Amino acid sequence: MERYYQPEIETASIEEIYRIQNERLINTVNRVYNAVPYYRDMMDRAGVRPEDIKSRDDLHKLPFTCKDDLRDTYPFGLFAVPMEKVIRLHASSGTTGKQIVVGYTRNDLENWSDICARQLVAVGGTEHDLVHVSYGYGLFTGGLGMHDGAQKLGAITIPVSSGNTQRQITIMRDFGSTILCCTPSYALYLAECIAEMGIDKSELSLKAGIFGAEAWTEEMRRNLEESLGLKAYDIYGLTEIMGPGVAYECRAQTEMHSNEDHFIPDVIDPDKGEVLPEGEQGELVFSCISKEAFPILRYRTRDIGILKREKCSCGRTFIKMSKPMGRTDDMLIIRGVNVFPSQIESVLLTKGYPGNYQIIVDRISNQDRLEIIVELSPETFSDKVRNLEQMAGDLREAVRSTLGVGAEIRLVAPKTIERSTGKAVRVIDKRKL
Ligand code: DLL
Repeated sequence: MERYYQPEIETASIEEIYRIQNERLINTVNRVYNAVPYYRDMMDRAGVRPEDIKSRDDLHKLPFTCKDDLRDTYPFGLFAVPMEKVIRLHASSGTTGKQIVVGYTRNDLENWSDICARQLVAVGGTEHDLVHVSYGYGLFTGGLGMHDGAQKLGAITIPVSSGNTQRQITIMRDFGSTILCCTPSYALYLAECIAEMGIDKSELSLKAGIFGAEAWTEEMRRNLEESLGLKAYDIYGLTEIMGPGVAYECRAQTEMHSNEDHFIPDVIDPDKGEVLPEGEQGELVFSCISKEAFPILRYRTRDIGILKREKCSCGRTFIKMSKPMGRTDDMLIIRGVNVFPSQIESVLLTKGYPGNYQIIVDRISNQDRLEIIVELSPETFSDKVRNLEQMAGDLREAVRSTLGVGAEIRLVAPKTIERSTGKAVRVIDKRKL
């Protein structure tokens, strides 16, 4: 039996969703135009007046907002309410440049905790669950976002944060944690340590994992489900838009529902900026339509995905968003071929490797060089050179036939690659250093 946290919204008709979106969008556009000089200038420059936006069909008339706009207005320049209305700040450092700072009013936090509670209920969570939050707490939105959602649901919230892995596992076993929230790479690390501590997954009470904040593959899903004895679900979000919960997966495990009462998602051609029809792959763009403190419009996420409105067996009507296959800025161009790290992950896991890997890209004598460092499991680790050579050759061939590009394969001993308690660093592109 499917349960919903807010059925009147989560299963609303498309007409009702559009009605809510139109009303909220018009309201937001007027508000930012009047309250945020930066948006007013952007709209004036684009020749768009608030009254030109009469419904979601007019959204494309608005200019995009990009990460640089957030950096230019650092720290509070895009806030649309007086600072005394803001009750929480979060920030994301990204890999380059200044921090991105976002703010939330009391209503914003209510809405955010609602969508995180929707996620928990969508994976079968109830007030009887023990929600083990191993996303980092702090300025990162993962920890506090899921924490507030679990409390809103009335579940028992265990605010363990990330790190201190053995202690986490003892807590997980002794308290009987039922829902684990963390990055997929930390889940992989937890699974490894659980095995090393001699704990059998049957001693744990985990039934669901809510894994997000980084790209991960269907192969990784199967791996985590098997090693942790749970159902693994995807959750998507980003600091600029809200944090975790922008889109959430239900028990159908067929991609994520985007919370359309709070955000309007779009997919655009990343080069031309044109909106693409549903079903086509491109860059995800989100507009916030319910936020008070930080209502960003047409934000270019740089994440690559697909949107599709299709009937879901769970009964939810929100548009479906595919697993983001990566970011436009993570896409590697190796000798002219586009490669996403997630494609490499998929090959490795299909071939039975454990999912700890690193990709090194370099340019040597004007030629791109792709090296994949692949960790072996203790079972496959062999000191027989001939075995290792054969495995590396086999993998090289699999990578070439899937990606269409040659790679050097370096097989390394178990535990060689540094483990991640948050987002894993999979790619080192020496061409950019
Ligand atoms: O990662 C928020 C979050 C926390 C989401 C916990 C899910 C769970 P940022 O640190 O701002 O926020 O990073 C946002 O992470 O643009 C994507 O590139 C990536 N990302 C987030 N979720 C997924 C996912 C949080 N499920 C950036 N699949 C986004 C793939 C994801 N990539």
